[in-house]
Amino acid sequence: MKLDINQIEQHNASLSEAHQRKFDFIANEIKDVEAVIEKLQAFQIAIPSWALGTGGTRFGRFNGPGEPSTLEQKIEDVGLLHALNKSSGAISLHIPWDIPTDAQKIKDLAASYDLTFDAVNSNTFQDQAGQEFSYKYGSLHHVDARVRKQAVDHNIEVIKHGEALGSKSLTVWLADGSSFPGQLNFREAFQNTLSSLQEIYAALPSDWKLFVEYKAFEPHFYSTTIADWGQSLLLASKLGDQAYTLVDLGHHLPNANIEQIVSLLLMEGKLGGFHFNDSKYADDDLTAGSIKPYQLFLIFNELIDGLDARGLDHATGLGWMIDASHNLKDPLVDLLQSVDAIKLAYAQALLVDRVSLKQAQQENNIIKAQEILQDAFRTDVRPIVAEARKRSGAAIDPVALFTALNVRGQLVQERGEKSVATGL
Ligand code: LRH
Ligand code: MN
Ligand code: MN
Repeated sequence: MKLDINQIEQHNASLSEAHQRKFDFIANEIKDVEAVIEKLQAFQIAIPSWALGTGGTRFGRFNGPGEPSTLEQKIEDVGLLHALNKSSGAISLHIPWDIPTDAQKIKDLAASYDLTFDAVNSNTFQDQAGQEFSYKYGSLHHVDARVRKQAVDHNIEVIKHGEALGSKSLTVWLADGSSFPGQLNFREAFQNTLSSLQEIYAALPSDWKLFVEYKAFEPHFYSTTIADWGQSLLLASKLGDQAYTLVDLGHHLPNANIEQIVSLLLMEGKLGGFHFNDSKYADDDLTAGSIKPYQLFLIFNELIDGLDARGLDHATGLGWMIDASHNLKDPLVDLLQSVDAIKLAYAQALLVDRVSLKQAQQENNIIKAQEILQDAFRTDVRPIVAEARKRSGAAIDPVALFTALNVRGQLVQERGEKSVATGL
């Protein structure tokens, strides 16, 4: 299904008066509200193809109705999101979960929804049917050179798929690690990973980026070969200028200061991409901003500071993506909520008075510095984000419109109650 522009206009007209009242109230309080709105309109967050169905946990999966069972249907879903919020203009594919067999057709279909292709993701953490060697004991770090070669070849194939679609980056996340002391020689595992990544890097087109994603633990529980930003940065630095660290918010040990991590990576020019989600405990993959909204704001505060310091455009300077898993809520609604939460945090961080903050820091005026940050965080920017949506031709309240139009009900009619998405 495709949304009709009239449906959005009608929805916006019905909310127009109340929205205008709230917007005028806050717009008067903000110095350059037009600049904030423009930045919000430009900011796009890619949607991963694996987040459109039910993720499940290792204890079970309770499928939702009308899940997209083909890549075409996943593109249709992202098209719906983008029509509702005009902020989800790209899709990120995980291969082989989603293989674009006819790339041109898939590209054209995406273009018909005004979508482009974000990073492509390789998968060497599961065995696929017909595969010669198993990844049970790892992939790029494996003790056996034949397994490493198989994993390298897969990554090169993923790059080729990405090239056909117009992607400009490859994200590599490895499950490689060990669950028992003594299982691995850490140095050899790291060296093997580096030389495998070097082979992949050599196959990277010159206008592409390679994102090295790290994760503290899971599926292994004693060591992970690329466990933290230090290990990722080391690899990215050794690989070269086209290699960067990718930060997934759920991939840290509890209470890690992620805002400090992103600030230093950006300073070094080595922060490449971002996976948004939220968590209480570990890689919980919950809706962005649902657990720690202040942390999300503080991260954006550092991102803006760092991007501005390097003269980088906020919208295009880094690869922005959601990486979440949906077990209870409708994935499409959850994704609308995530995109909204990300934009709210971004808008709040744009309000930070950076000149005064710098001055407060110079004077060691902790109270003033805290007041400046919290003043921005406690500003209700919802009408500003809604105004940006409205001006872009999106819905003032995407979740309300999704519900009012019974989008999921219509998808169930088209796809059936029992259609199941591939992915996590
Ligand atoms: C690993 C991860 C990585 C994968 C995705 C499915 O936990 O964050 O980005 O590609 O989940
Ligand atoms: Mn991730
Ligand atoms: Mn993850």
